[in-house]
Amino acid sequence: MSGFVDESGLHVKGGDGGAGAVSFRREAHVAKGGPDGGDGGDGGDVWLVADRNVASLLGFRDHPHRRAPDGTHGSSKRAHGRSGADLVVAVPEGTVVRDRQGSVLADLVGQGERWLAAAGGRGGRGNASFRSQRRRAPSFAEQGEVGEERWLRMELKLLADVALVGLPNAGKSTLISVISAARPKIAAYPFTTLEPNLGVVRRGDVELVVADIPGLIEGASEGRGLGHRFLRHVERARALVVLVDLASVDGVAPGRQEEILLAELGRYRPDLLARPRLVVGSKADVADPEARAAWSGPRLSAVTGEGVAEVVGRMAEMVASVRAAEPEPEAFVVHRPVAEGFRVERSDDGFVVVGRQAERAVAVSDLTNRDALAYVHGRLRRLGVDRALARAGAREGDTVRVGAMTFEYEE
Ligand SMILES: Nc1nc2c(ncn2[C@@H]2O[C@H](COP(=O)(O)OP(=O)(O)OP(=O)(O)O)[C@@H](O)[C@H]2O)c(=O)[nH]1
Ligand SMILES: [Mg+2]
Repeated sequence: MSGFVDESGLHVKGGDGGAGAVSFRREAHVAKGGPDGGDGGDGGDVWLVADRNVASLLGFRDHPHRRAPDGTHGSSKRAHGRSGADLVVAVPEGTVVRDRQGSVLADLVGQGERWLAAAGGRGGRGNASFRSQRRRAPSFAEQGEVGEERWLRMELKLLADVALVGLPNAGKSTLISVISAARPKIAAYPFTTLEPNLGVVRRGDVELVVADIPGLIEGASEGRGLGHRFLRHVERARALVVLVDLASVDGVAPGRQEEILLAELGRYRPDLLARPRLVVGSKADVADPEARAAWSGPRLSAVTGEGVAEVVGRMAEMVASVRAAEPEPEAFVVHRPVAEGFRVERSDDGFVVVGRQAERAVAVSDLTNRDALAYVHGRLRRLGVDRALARAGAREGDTVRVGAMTFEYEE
C-alpha cells in the first residue's frame, strides 16, 4: 500500500435544473391557445457511498472534481425536461467528510452508507404552471435552480483490527511483512515507514486487518515526529500490539519503551489505553542479554519465526472478542439539511435577502416582464420578505438585492 493517501479535497457540484419553457398552444381554429410550456428536469445529485472495494483516497488527489449531469429544459406541449442522473462517488469505508471549516458533515463508516454531498437544482416550472384565474396567459417561466456546489475535505482513518505500535526501528514493518502479504520498506534506521501499511492476516477462517504505523516517539501526542497524523490511525483499531525492541540500539530498556508508548497513546486519547492490547518483545533472536532478562512478556523474532504464530493467535483472540461484543453496525450518518427559507442581511448600499426560497422566487426567465414581476413580488410578500425587511429597518427607497434581482424598497 505504498502511496497511501489518507486525506484529500473533493469538489462536488450537483447538476443544474433545466429551465421551464414559455410556450402557447397553437391550434388551427384557436387564435391564442393556453400556456403549454413544460417544466425543466431536475439536476442530478452527487452522493458519496462507502465501498469496501475502494482502499484509498488516491483517486481523488489528481481528479478532485465530481459533477452530476444537468436537467434538460422543458419545451412546448407540456413536455418536461429530462432529469440528470444521480452521480455515485465511491469512497473507502471509514471516510470522514468535513467542510472547509473542519466541521464533520458525514462519517461513512461501513459498506453502503451514503450521504448527499451536493443536491441537484430543481427544474424550473414552465409557464403552464403559472396559469391562474387572474393570469390566463403567463408569459414567463422559472429558471432552473443552480445545483449545490462545495469543496469538501475527506479524511480516511484506517479501519484496522490491530494497530502495531512501537518506537522507530522496533521491527513493526518486518513483522507485518512475515504475517501478511504486505511488503513495506524495511531498513536498519528509524522513521523508515512514513505512511501506514495495511496487511490482511489470515488465521483459520478469521481475517484480521493489521496496520503497521510509523514509529512513535516521546512527544508524538503533541505533534513531535510524525505525531498526530499517525496516532489518528490507531483510533479505530480494535486492539493494539505494542512492540518493544529487545535489541534497541539506543539501549532503551523494554519496560521503559512500553511506558513511553502507553503514555503517548493515553495523552492522545485516554480510551486507547482501555483497548485490548498485547505487549511483545521483538528481535528475540538478537536480544541483548540484559533486555532479555528484564523482559518477562511474550517475545518473537520475525527473522527466525520464533513466537510469531503465538502472537498472531493472541491477536485473533483479542479481535474476535471485541468483534463479538460490538453491536451490529449502525448507519451513523451526520447530515445537516440545507436551511430552507431566507434571511435578511445588510449590504454596503442597502439589504440582501439570502436563502433558497427567496432566490428561487426571483429566478424567472424575464424580469423585465410585468407579468413576471407581479408574480415575483407577490411570492416574496407571501414568503414574508417584506415584513422581514421592515423589521431589519429598511426604509422607502433602500436598495434590496435578491439573487439576480435588485429593487427599491417601498413601504
Ligand atoms: N535480527 C532481527 N532483526 C530484525 C527483526 N525485526 C526487524 N529487524 C531489523 O530491524 C530493523 C528495523 O526494522 P523495521 O521493520 O524497518 O522497523 P520499524 O519498526 O518498522 O521501523 P520504523 O518504520 O522506522 O518505525 C531492520 O534492519 C530489520 O531488519 C528480528 O526479529 N530480528
Ligand atoms: Mg516501519
